[in-house]
Amino acid sequence: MRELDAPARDVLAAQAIELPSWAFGNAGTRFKVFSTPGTPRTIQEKLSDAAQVHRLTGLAPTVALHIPWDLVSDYGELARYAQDLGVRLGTINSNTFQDDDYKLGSLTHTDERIRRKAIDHHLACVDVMDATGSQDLKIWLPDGTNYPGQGDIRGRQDRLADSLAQIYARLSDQQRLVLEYKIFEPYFYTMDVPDWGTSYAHVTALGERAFVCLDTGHHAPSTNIEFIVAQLLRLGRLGSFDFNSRFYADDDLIVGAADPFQLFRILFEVLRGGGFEAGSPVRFMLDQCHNIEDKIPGQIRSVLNVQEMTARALLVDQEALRAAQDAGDVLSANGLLMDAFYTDVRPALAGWREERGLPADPMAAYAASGYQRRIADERVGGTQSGWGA
Ligand code: AOS
Ligand code: ZN
Ligand code: ZN
Repeated sequence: MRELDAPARDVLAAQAIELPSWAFGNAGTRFKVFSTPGTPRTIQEKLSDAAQVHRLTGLAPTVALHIPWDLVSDYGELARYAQDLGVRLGTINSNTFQDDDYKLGSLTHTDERIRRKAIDHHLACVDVMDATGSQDLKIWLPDGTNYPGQGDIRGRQDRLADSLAQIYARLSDQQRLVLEYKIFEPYFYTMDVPDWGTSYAHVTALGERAFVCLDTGHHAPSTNIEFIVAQLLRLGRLGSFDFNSRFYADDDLIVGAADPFQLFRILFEVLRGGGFEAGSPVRFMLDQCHNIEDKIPGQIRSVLNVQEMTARALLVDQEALRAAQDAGDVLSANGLLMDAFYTDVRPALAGWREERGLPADPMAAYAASGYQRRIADERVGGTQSGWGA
């Protein structure tokens, strides 16, 4: 078995996976939102829970906020609060999907009053970024149509381009816009940003600080996601990942749970495309909901899954792979990839963690910490994440 060499260890040491604040709230399906004892009642409590994940894994130094689910009056103060807990505030996520005004569109709406309102919401999100020091504004646009003929597909694209340009113009030189695509839902005939190509077309029109966000749950079944990763890296426009797993649709389950091999293939393309190099534009985030499992261990398991598949990707003998590819040696090339994928890196990573003063087994350390019991006793009346609220 190949060892994790010095360059591989550098990649692991620098790995950072952003946690979504909404993963700590109760979530569910359209049928039922189950509540979990200890669910946070405030963003401060969500940050405290996220800090547990980082404390035990060293992998999750930042937390993404969602506006308006995480509204506070002073974001500078919230940033300091996070810092005291050992984490930082990360990506700011906008929301144009829970307001009656946006039933027929937000940034694409034909009614100028409503489109203006949606643009202004994003400008307010940039105000938050100024206060928190966040780098990324992430736009997941729920806009779309349900019936052929319902909307002017091209007109909607034109209005979207104009809205995005107004938002982009408000960003500082240090800030970025990432545009997430999704094949369907909440609308089922067209989505206004349904695929990476549409997102790419918009972000390239905006400028150098606009990128595509790839949510792993937002594709048709059997889409080759690593191909999209390779292409976007090649084009210099892969800005961020929303990691999660899907069995059927946008399931938002624990990343690496449904298809660890796919996660490995994606991370291998990230590695090959320079996505782990210093200065790369690629950021890694989770976008998950924990409907039935405890949220903090759910997040711990998630970041460990990403770390594990990164370690396996780092084990691929790239030199030998290139030689096999160039020689047209199909089976050796495939075998080299599979050898790395099938390598159990868990003992090596446990040792690696211990060297850094982290628990060898973060899941067990969390269970033994008593934190879950404490929050279950202390927090009464935990709120939903915003999903299903
Ligand atoms: C929705 O399907 C998207 O995955 C969003 O990225 C995300 O869940 C949302 O931005 C949270 O507000
Ligand atoms: Zn997402
Ligand atoms: Zn999603």
